[in-house]
Amino acid sequence: MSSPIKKFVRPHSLTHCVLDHSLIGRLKHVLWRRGINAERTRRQAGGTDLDSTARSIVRQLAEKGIVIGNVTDFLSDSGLAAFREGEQVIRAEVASEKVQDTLTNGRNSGQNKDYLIQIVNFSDPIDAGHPLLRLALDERLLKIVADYMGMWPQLHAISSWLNFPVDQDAKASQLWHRDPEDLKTVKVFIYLDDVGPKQGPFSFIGGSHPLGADCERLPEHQHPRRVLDQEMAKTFPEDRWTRCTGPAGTMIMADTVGYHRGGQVQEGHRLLVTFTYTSGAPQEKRKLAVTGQPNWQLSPIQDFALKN
Ligand SMILES: O=C(O)CCC(=O)C(=O)O
Ligand SMILES: [Fe+2]
Repeated sequence: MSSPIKKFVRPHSLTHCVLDHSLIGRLKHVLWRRGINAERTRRQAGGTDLDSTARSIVRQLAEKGIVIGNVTDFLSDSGLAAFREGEQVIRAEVASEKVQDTLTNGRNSGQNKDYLIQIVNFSDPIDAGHPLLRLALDERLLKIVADYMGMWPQLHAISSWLNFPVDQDAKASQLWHRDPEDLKTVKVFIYLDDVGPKQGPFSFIGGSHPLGADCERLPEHQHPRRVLDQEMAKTFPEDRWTRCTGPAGTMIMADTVGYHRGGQVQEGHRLLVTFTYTSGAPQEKRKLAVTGQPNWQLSPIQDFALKN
């Protein structure tokens, strides 16, 4: 959708937060929800039947912009089953000659982010029967995202990566940034193996997300879109950096319009699954393309997550 409203609400840069506490920021929020995403907002208006754990996740997300837990905190039983199935598919792919050869070469020269291998590539169409699609459409997960966003979300991308050590300075998503996909953007990361401080944990500045307490505090930076650690530390000291380490099965949900970075592995590797959820009118072109039809009856919120 390329309407004048959408142009008006668009983000200025990867380091600025559009939904702030100013009058303009609040006006943009209203237009984004009730203007260009009116139907999705109306669907969510009655609220959803969330249990107390899910409600607590939404509260933390609204307050800090990030929640870290275990897959069992976020997913329904069928989501967990899809996760286990998806993990098998990913591990088989990691074991393939193609992936192992790239690892042996030490750098993935085929792409800008040469420090990772896309195990499930977000730009490839995904089959409707793929367990990761079932996982990304888990109803409990969708309801949590919907409650935070104030509207029924759209599933924007599905991906799985393997990050590995590369002998070079941090770059791209390894440096602090805000994501450009939409005015609020919820990303999920599930670690398939243990991630410690040396495996490039996803890191986040709590409160820097849209309408968060610190969304207006902007660190000075030289690079047009990225902020270096030493630049960030002047505005947000290191004790404000949430480093998401955790065992296999750790699940992170964050509004990545808040400052974040990750994936600079020093030792071993980091294997994860990631999903992106946006409004129905994202600022960036949607990456997800699904081939075929799911072989189960989609519920209304799942249907909205898939449709344009
Ligand atoms: O690899 C990471 O931990 C950060 C990735 C990132 O910036 C993103 O997915 O938007
Ligand atoms: Fe990012």
